[in-house]
Amino acid sequence: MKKGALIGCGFFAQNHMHAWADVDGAAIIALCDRDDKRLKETAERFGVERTYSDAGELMKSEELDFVDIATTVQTHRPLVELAAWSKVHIICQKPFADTLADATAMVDATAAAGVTLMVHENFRWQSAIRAAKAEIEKGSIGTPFWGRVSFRSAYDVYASQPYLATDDRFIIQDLGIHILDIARFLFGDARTISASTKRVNPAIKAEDVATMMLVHESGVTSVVDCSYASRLSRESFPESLLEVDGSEGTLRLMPDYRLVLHNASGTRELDVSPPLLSWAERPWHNIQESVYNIQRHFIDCLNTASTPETSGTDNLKTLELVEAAYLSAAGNSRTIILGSA
Ligand code: NAD
Ligand code: 89Y
Repeated sequence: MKKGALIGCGFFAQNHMHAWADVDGAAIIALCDRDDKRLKETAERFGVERTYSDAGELMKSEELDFVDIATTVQTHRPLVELAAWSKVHIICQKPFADTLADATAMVDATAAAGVTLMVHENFRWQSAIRAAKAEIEKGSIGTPFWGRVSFRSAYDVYASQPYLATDDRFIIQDLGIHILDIARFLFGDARTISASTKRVNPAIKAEDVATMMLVHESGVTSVVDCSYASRLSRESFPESLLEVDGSEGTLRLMPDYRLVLHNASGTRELDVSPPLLSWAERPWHNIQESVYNIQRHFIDCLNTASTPETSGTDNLKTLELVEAAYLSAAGNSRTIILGSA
């Protein structure tokens, strides 16, 4: 049994706790939050007796295999470094870092300590996204040459996550990061990116719309578009939709988890809806299922001493896309060559 502690008992961490209860071979034995109310409520809800308001005290007092860091980005670096010094494995929420320098420092600190570092980059773990990838890999549409990964909504995310309305950066750093990671997952690493952004909602500080174009090393050109300002007749939050054109056919992941594959043999429509886990609540259930899937993957990696798909090192490439997208948008949508941003 791998013994873990959760640091940060806020809005999204409640999903982590539910998922940990379902993951075989892992148990959360201690909680930490500097907000006493959130700490107590989470401890009571999940029956965890050992609680700490200070992460340093937690590390000194508990014998842990891993920590699950579910705080917002500003505290990731000190907490990851603390865990690395304490020689415990780490799963850390996205966005992993505010800057590539911080991200690289965390990757280096964990490598030097010999501990596993995985970024909780969960969208690629949604079952609909995995089903689409499996169809591409088995050749259902031939060789992909064009793709679109799209997330458009007007869902009120600010109610549960008020910092999204006041942070200096919004949709690319918060949500686009997942959508860019899905593009990497499906089409491989990118060579170039260009982006344009817009703030539509006057009540928030940063951009709520972003449109990005990537040219991947594989030869695929993709469009990654995100919006929290799109009032659609049917709200599909929080579904990521896909369009992929290949040499032999096309793939579409449509609202309501309908995966449509078309090639010379005809058209197939698959229902790739995520399972509704016992604790999950619509419409969040696809994200909640992906939290369970990624946390299970983390424990599998610890048990088999293998590298997580979204290791810290891997996540540097997603973060590089985020940085480059902001750079491009600030520079009249100029094309940024990755590795030179
Ligand atoms: P939140 O503000 O609700 O919760 C964060 C908690 O961390 C707070 O209770 C705060 O007191 C605590 N905290 C901060 N610094 C601490 C420290 N040094 N020691 C102990 N406790 C500390 O935030 P949230 O909305 O739950 O978001 C947390 C992270 O999860 C964010 O990075 C967000 O982007 C991410 N998130 C991810 C997904 C996803 O699908 N992967 C979805 C939503 C949010
Ligand atoms: O914080 C974001 C995330 O990671 O997934 C959706 C979200 O909660 C709001 O954009």
